[in-house]
Amino acid sequence: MGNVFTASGLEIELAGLWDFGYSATNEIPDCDTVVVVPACADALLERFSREGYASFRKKVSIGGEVRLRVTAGLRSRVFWDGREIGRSCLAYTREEYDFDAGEEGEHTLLIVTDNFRDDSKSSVFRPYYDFYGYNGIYDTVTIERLVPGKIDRIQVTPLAKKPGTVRISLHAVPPAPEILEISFDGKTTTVYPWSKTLTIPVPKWKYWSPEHPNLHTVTINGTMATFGIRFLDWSGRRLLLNGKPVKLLGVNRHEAHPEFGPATPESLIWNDLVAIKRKGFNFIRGSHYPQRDIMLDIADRLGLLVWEEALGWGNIEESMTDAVFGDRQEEQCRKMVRKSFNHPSVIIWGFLNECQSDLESSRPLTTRLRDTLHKLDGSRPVSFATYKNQDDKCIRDMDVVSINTYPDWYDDNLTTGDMSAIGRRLQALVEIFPEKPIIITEIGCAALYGDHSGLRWSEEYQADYASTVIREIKARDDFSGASLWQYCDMRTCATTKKLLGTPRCFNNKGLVNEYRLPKLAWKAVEKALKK
Ligand code: ADA
Repeated sequence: MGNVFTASGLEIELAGLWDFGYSATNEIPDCDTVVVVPACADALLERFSREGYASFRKKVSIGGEVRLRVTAGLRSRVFWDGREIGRSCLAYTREEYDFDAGEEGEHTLLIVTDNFRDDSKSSVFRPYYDFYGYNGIYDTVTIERLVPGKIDRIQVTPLAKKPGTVRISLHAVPPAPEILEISFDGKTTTVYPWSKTLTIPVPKWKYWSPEHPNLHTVTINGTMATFGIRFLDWSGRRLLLNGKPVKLLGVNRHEAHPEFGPATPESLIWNDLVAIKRKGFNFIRGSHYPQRDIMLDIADRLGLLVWEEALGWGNIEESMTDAVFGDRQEEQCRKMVRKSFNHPSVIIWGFLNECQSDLESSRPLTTRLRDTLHKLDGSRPVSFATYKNQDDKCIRDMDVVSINTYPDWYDDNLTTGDMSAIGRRLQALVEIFPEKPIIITEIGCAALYGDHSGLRWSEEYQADYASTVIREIKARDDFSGASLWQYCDMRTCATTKKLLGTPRCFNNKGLVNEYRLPKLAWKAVEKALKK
């Protein structure tokens, strides 16, 4: 167990060894071994693709009112001394459970996860998604004491119209404290009377940007939050960062590794992001779910721009018009903003990747989610990724037009091999969407690591493809950026229909393979990015 300071004060990380049990049938498996958490039961090959329940149990010494944070999937139930204190069907969403932990002393926390396939229209993770739905705890579990008067939430909004001034929104565990002792960057403390919101200039402030990722801290009555001062503008054809057009050049990244699933070790995330930054990219689309805090912490520090989105994939009309599905999507968006608000790296909120947006009937949900996000945060643009092109009925309601496109891969029957389809497709897209900032959220092709035939599926073909995309996007002022599909190969579902396009049960469009061994494209894009 380690102690960490977070936006809400001292939290205890419940890391390290937990008791563990697994069963295909018993809803609360007995614990008969141990595991290091975060962990997914089916990252082990013998359980890959098998449905089951997993128990994760830990002794915790604490008492009184507490807040527990759990990110798990596909579904989870949380028990404290045998009493159920919460449950979630929102995989990848960080849940917060506030409850009375009882007398000061030793207690038992049990988290039970499962990955039974739920193909109902209300399900947020349907079995056909093109990434594997893991069974386990995806992120470090934390617990903190909710002492009366403690500041348990600090939200910092840099004011675009008054650079260097921030609006601070606070929440305290009742009753609220009478005074606020506020200091920036550990310097002079100023005392203010209690207020839920304050507008304060930050002394000796500096802009945050990919080139200069300057961060500030604010400490209020002992609770610290980290933030960056930068502002976004999407009112014209280009996306602006700190008043200047920004060109997003990036990759899509799944939180995935064959040995860990989404419960990747933090050092692996760091390795990935450092590699992406060094390569010359400045952008990561966090496909297709809310990101772990550590991922965003690293992006803040390295100066990487991030698109964060709520979990969804190819959701069709029956879900888009389903009330429960809609509520779950809204809940995910709310929790995502609550978790990530202070991260300067997050520059776009997204949701519902490739939903059935060619239908008017999908519009109520996409606009509802847009409005929810705008209300929670007016400082970032909102979008979702579509591949419906001219048939799309919903994308024009968004702040940024975001397109997934696969020229010379899915979209063209016969490949020329000369990559000319890429430029033609980009030109067609700007003609369809002339009004708003436009981003290619996905573009790419697969390469099997080690295939050097030069044909489709080879490393050579992919290298040529990826560098052509980068060159085209760099050369065009009418695009605000592109993220290649994708950073690394990752496990996907094993349905027969899918297998034809995803040999090995992997989505093989990574620039590096699942163990981060570089394909030729990884080298090729560096040249294109740095030219
Ligand atoms: C889609 C989808 C991705 C991935 C990709 C592919 O555009 O958004 O998640 O499945 O296609 O590899 O086919």
